[in-house]
Amino acid sequence: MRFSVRLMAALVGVTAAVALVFAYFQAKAQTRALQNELESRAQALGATLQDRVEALLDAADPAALQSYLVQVENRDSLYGIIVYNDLGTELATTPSLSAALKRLPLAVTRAISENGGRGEFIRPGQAPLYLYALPLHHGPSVTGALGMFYDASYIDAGAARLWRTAFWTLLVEIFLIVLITFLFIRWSFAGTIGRMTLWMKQWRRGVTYAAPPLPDDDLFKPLAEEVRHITTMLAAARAAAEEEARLRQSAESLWTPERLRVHVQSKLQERPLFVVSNREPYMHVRNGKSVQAVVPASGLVTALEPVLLACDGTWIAHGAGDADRETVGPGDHLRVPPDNPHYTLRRVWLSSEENQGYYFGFANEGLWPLCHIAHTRPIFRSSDWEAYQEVNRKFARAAIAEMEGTDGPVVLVQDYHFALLPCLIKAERPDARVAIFWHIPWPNPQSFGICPWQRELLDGLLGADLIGFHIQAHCNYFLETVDQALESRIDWDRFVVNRRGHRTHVRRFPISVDPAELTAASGPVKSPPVDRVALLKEHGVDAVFMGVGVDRIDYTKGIPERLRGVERFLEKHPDYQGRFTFIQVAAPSRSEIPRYRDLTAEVEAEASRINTRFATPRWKPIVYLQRLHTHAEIARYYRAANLCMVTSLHDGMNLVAKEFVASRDDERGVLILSRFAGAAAELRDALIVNPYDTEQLAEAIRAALEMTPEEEATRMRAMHRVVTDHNIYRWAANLIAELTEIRAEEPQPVSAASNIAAGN
Ligand code: ADQ
Repeated sequence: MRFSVRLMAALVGVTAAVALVFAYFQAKAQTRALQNELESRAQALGATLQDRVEALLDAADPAALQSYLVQVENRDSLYGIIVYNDLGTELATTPSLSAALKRLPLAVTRAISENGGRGEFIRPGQAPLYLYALPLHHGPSVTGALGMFYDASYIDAGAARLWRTAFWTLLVEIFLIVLITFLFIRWSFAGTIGRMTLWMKQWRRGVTYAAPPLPDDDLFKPLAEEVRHITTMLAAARAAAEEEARLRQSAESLWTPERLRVHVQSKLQERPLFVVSNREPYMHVRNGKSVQAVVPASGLVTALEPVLLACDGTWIAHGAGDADRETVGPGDHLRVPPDNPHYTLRRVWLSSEENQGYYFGFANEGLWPLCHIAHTRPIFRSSDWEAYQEVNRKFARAAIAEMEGTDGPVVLVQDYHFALLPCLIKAERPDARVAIFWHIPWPNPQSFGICPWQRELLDGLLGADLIGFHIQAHCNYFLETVDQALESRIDWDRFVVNRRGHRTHVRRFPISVDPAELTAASGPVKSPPVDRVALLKEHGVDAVFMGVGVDRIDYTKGIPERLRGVERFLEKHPDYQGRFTFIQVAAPSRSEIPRYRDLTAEVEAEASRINTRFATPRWKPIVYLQRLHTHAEIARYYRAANLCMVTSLHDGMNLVAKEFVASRDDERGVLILSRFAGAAAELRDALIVNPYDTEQLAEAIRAALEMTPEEEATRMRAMHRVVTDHNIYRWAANLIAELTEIRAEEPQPVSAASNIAAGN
């Protein structure tokens, strides 16, 4: 039977049963009430008749008795009256009853024998009658009975009326139930299920990948969520399969998450993988009363998540979200991704003092300016160094605890927050393969040498089997620094440091982006163009040319230098005033540190000074957007721009340069790129500039705006190819391959670690 018919039958059955039971009890109650009322009426009348009838009997006047009965019968709308003697023989009867009764009613017999009023319903003919009998006396003895008969048919008629009403009401109810159920099923279920079925059919035929529009109400929400997940997973699987097929066909060597997954599995075999980073891949934050899992905007998560997904690894990171503590299980563990758990996140808790000293202090006020030659003095406080060591030890303890019971673990440590970690881990687990990737530049030995704890930092790093930098120059500087600061043997041919019997390989792994994330379409289909003039209008500007810059507000990014370059360009080429606008997208960063607060104020002041100098009512030279943007929002600016400016004073790589290139699958747009950014080593078709040279910046802007479309396309095509081929997945694949292929040496504890581990 169809679902809707079953549902209607159930609803109708229940409603009918309830209505019938209700009508039954209502009819019963009504009959009982009418009977009681009739009985009371009869008793009252009997009391008034009793004396008079007794008197007429005593007077032995049958004619008078007969006429009295007829008179009473008419007056009190009785059906009839009979007077009986004590043997039940009728002494006087009103005419309406004379032929009706065939035998003596029980109530009369009982009234005589029990000497009291008795009532009874009888049915001598068609109509039901109510008889009330009273004993008649002569002196103390009972001489007979008076029977008063009432027509009781109106009681049955009332009950019948009630049943008829109940029946018609029930019919109306059934009609309404059937109608409402039918309409409800049609509107609420059939439409949704129909759409889903159609979508599945289309999906099966490969017509559409978009999830069907399902209502977001309570009933369908869980189903809608699951369908969305399945869609995403199926779409990803299908895209991966299509991509693989495409690659096989074109014999290209593009790296995809799927290819990385297979690669990682084959490289690691059964060895467990651990990633350690300061930033966690999933952060739980409070949003009103609910808790949300947030993925921090970070290329690191994009690159490393497929690696962890491939081998069910463990990611150890600082739990920094305000709802992080309440979302972990025993051992501070959490399975992630939240909607499709495949690996373990282990959160490490830091006190605010630890975080202040280790993160804001030593890492960001010490190491960050030390490694970036950007003319901001590093600040080295012993208290920060203490905190840095303590936090590194804390993470080492956490990592070692996680590795317990495992064989030959592989560890990927991320960035300058954990310089001491490789050595600390190796001291406890000589069988572990440890790599650290240094995301920021490594400066020349003289610059690094000003750090009071340079030897400890180098020893910490040299605990690793592999150290990765973005570009060869950073590898070279690192080896030179080791050479000058420590006793060691350096193999310059193979880029290996031998220190205290342990070998550390130093390699270049240029990090990159996931191009698919930055283009609206993946595969061979081009992203749709973005309307530049309309985008500028959204910001209240009438212009035809547009430049873009996207940065964390950091003094290494050269933002004031860039704005001064724009100012000089407009000064030198006034015909672009009113026609060219530069959009600076800026994310607030490390605002606990005074230098960053000063820089934020400086950038705002420069933007507003330049705007005040040139702006007209409908145009201004700089649109300054200071907030965190989503990838999709940023990609829109990238795709609309004539040029993108990356003017870092010093930068490990700079992902913005690669993001801009990756987003321009239309082969348009010019990249103006600082020669001091690591990306300049790969993106040679950018207009390479010295960000300190304002004249050169201004000229680069002019050259970009006046470049022929052919040259623009040739340059962008070449750079796009570099970024597509050397994407983030290739970066992760190379790192894992290099680490797992390093020839294993006899495991022996790294001796410098004992000093660090002991906190000396
Ligand atoms: P950063 O200096 O933080 O990292 P960078 O390479 O400049 O990184 O990339 C910044 C990222 O932040 C980009 O993905 C960009 O899209 C994003 N971003 C910038 N402004 C934003 C905004 N307003 N809203 C949202 N997102 C914004 C360090 C090194 C780099 C190195 C990376 C990776 O300093 O040299 O390239 O690590 O290794």
